[in-house]
Amino acid sequence: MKKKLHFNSNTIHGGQEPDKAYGAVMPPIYQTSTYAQTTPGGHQGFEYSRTHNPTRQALEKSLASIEAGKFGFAFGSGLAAMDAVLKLLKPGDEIISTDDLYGGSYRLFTKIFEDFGLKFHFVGMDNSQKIEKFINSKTKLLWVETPTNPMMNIIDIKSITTLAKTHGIMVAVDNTFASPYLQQPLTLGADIVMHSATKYLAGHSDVVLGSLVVKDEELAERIGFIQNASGAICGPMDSFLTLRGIKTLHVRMQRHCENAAAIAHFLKKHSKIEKVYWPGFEEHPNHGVAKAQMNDYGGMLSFVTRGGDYNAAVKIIESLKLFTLAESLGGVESLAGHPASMTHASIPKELREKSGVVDSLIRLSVGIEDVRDLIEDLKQAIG
Ligand code: P1T
Repeated sequence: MKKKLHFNSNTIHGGQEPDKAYGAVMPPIYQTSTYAQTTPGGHQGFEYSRTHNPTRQALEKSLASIEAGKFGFAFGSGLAAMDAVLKLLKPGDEIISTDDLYGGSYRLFTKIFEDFGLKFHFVGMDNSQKIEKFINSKTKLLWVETPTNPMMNIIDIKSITTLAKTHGIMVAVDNTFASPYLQQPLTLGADIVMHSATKYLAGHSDVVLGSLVVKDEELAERIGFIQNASGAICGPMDSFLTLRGIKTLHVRMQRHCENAAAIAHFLKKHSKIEKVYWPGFEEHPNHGVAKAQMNDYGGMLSFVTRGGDYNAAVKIIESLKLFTLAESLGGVESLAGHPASMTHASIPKELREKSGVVDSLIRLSVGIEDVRDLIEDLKQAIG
């Protein structure tokens, strides 16, 4: 039994041990659907790869460890992981979700699960009273995304879990933007932490994968049952890539944060920039919460140009040479996106604009390149 390690060691060693067959330090990619049995039920803990796979299991143990949980579950995508959480609920149950969130999450809630009788309320979660107004006996889940995608609002996880506990409501936190390097929601009282591991965890824009981590054994049993029964699992190759990515999470995140901070300050001083959304600024409305809750401010930021519109935003994005115009985030390379027409296009315009996702908004996923090159690129694109 290894002694309790610090986070920066857990990313490498958490839940890991050399492979039992030949001592391979990295788990082999067990590219198999099934496992030989000596007699019906006579196997070595693995029967069929939807249920268990040794490579996926190594990843799931790592996920549980870095999120300070006990049980990890890996899925084919972040949305598949969310789908499994929603399947814990029953028709008639109500969910209160943050009103600024990934467009695909909103689409899953409203276009799939509303048809199965779940009711969603989208609420600004900057203070508990706003949430409390929507709580009733049918409320079963609070869905928290923090920092929010793409407006970089910060939600106080501890105050939400404290409120939820008094009402016996489960709290799930989408920790994709922060990663456990910056915050571990389970230590703040959340019941479930979810990731689009596609992003910072895998970190190299080469895999789509999702995860859930919990502490509670009974909840873990229910999620494990859904994972196997619904079957939205990830394959062994993607599990391997994500596990490999996690091993450098802490060094990548440190550079993501440093680079994003430098870019946020550069943009803030630029005469053509109207507003920069980045929680590290003291004037950010939730800066105090960010400072207390997170170890740093992350690698994401959004901004709008002065008097800018759709065309102005597109002109900048198209002029960027080092930043790639693309969906997704959290990889080593810098990406620029236009939320209104890309990642958040599935949210109705009126609702989207209410939370700040206007046509002139540009989102940056700041990579780990030399920040001088990134700033040069922004300089020439903004003009
Ligand atoms: O793409 P997938 O792995 O299924 O994860 C969905 C998801 C869930 N939660 C958050 C906060 C996300 O950002 C995402 C995916 N987001 C993008 C693809 C994006 O560019 O914002």
